[in-house]
Amino acid sequence: QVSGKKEPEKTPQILHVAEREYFHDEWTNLSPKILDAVEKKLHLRNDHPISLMKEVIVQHFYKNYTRGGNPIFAVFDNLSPVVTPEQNFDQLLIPSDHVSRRKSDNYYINKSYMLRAHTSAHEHDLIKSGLNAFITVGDVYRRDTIDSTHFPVFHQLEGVRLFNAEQLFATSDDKTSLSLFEKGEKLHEKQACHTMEAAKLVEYNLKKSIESCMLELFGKDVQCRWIDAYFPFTHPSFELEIKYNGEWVEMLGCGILQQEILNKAGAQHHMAWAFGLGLERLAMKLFDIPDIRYFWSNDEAVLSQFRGHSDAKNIKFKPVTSKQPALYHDISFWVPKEFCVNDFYDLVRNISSDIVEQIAVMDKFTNPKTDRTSYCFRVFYRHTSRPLNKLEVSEVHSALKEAAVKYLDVDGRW
Ligand code: FA5
Ligand code: MG
Repeated sequence: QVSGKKEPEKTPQILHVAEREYFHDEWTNLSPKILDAVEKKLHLRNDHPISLMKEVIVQHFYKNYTRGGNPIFAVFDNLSPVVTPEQNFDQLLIPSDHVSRRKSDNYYINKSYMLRAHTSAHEHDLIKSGLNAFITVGDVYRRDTIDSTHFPVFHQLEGVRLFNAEQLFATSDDKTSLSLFEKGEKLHEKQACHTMEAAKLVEYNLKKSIESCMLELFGKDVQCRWIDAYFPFTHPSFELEIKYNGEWVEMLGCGILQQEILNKAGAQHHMAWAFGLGLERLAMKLFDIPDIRYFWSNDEAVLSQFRGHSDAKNIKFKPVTSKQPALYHDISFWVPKEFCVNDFYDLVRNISSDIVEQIAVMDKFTNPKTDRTSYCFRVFYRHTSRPLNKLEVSEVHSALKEAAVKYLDVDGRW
């Protein structure tokens, strides 16, 4: 040995997520903010608007769907948010080259594990375990745009209900000639293997189940509408929108589960409906919460408003300060080839500690000669419960510019 110096041993970086350890690899893209959020479990916290929202919906299903006096829906609200890409995508028939798998849209722990992007990730396993009706509630993670109704961590409540022929046709006169399955063709209204009668009954049951839940939550004056939708794991598929502050806001996605999913989970004699709803969106509507960031507030003046209520009926949220005007600053830069906007949004979340209310893309331009692309973003700053001063905002904005150059390798135009 010449120098006595040893090469530093390369130890693989270890990540702690939801009480387990994982190796870091080239897929890892968890940010510190997201790792914090995994610990929060808002849906399990007493007196939080998310857990209140969950409770109201779960109670609705307990009360209205019983067999021999027992609730038929089993509830799972403590499944780990760490799932495999097989659970999140493959088991739901999401093709292996589908855009929704991209690293730029999801939080990967490493190549083999990710934070679930929806509660549908548990459908296959729960159906396989033999359940005929269940509700899953949990935190889900997506790299998404920034505005008052989108957050990279939010909560979904998923409902799934299976029917065999006897259950589905229970109220029909002519039970013997009716069946769930046929070798038919795929139509707008049904899958190839389903009969039209069966598909229509399942669709009707699905929509009625959701509508009656919404009626109980919001009363009869709520404005709802059904929109045709597409999900790789259901057909037909629908979305429910609800009027909120004068605008139609998407609350949930649903549909008739692809038969292949049931067959692979050992439930080939059943059909099923499934829905997945956003608890934040519903809670915003129910409690008059104007911004999705309030759910993450540690401010006593916010939290105390949801404490000590026996039900969710009479809670109307009062924003803590009268709404201050947003302050905004623009930021423009040339981006490297591999840039994706979600990288920038994640950076903003990490630098700004949630004083950013919204980011708007003002301009995207590719110079035809140099083939370089530049973006201009407008960043709107507003705290959910205190006024911001100009100096504080410009300091954060400067830090953001610096970080963009340092971490995203952009070429600042300032
Ligand atoms: C899904 O996640 C499907 N898994 C839903 C589903 C389940 C369809 C079962 C069919 C059968 P989607 O991506 O549309 O669908 O999200 C469902 C709901 O989550 C939305 O309607 C919305 O209420 C909420 N949501 C989606 N993205 C965000 C976000 N970034 N922040 C807050 N809520 C969101
Ligand atoms: Mg949607």
